[in-house]
Amino acid sequence: MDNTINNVAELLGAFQFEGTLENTDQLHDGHINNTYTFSFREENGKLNKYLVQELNTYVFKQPEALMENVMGVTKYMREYVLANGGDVERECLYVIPAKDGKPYYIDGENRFWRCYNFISGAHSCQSVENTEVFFNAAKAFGNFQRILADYPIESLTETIPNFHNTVSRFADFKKAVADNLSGRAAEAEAEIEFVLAREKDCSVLIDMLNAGELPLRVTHNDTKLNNVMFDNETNEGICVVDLDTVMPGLSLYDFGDSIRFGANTAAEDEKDLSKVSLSLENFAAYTLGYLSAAGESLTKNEIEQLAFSSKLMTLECGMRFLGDFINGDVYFKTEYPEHNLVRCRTQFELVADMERKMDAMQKIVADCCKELGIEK
Ligand code: GN1
Ligand code: MG
Repeated sequence: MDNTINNVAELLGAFQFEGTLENTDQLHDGHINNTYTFSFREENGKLNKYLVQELNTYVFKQPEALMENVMGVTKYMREYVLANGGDVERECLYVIPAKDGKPYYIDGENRFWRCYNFISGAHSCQSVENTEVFFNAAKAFGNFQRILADYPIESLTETIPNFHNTVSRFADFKKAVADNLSGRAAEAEAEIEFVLAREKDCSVLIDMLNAGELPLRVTHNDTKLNNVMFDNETNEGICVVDLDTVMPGLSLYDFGDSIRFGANTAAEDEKDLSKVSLSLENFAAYTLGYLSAAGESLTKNEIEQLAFSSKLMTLECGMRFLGDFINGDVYFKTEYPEHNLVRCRTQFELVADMERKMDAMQKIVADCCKELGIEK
């Protein structure tokens, strides 16, 4: 996907922006979409800032259905915030429509654009600088799940089918290895073995779901730390962003993916594997924050699988990075040829550390439940 913005004038004519354009900027956070900010000034001096995104239609093959999901969920969240006396400008995302009223605009080159309000007076974090940040992120994602608990799940389209279905992810991975489209599988023999040795793990949660032992919920499915906006004054997580993958899923996907990213003592793509480990301190902070917000609504089985889900989601993400390396880097944006291989090694190092620390993680979950008086 071309990541330059060469059609500002066209976009200016396409969306219902207010004011005169002052500047545009690019944000480099995500691995999938291209994201920009557009700032406008009204005659009375008021600044209006918007988040303009080009959706990656290789990844999101049903962009209209995706935007329907987003419209439904953002309206629902807005009503919740209004009913609770919150600030809808800062505590929820809303879609700025195109001039034809649609929640997106398709440009002359068939590129798919959409626009949101920009959350002001807030920041995102690329790493966990202290446990308070991670505790606050956990509360934000826990609240998000709690608020959407009664959202009509059947109205959501599964825009990426089987997104966190680890059985189907494992099958995709084996296919990538067999097809070896990039010819690079030989460079990753040890990593491929690492995944193949953990096939059994991949079916644990899916088997429980199919047996009715875990409930299907409305989930975010991309709970990276940088998908929470933190208030500049209070550091509270005021708004959960990046709603592209809001779909039916397991609460454990959201919990586990947060741990994968935020409880790693190193960056997602750290090359020096000696820096990679699971921070039990961060795991404890997140678990406490998450359970304090969503714990009452979780079932016993969900709580019992929290620690395991952290390992599983890390394995899944590593498997996806490695599969993409072998497929020739067609899915995730990369900055250099081995980037996906480096990313998968980081994930697998973290999986191995979680395997060593699984008992300690289980104990932390039990201790948090005790502290919060959650009895299941
Ligand atoms: C992608 O673009 P970003 O960083 O929000 C990916 C997630 C992965 C993540 C790994 C739609 O999310 O599933 O966990 O990269 N999003 C999609 O960093 O595949
Ligand atoms: Mg995302």
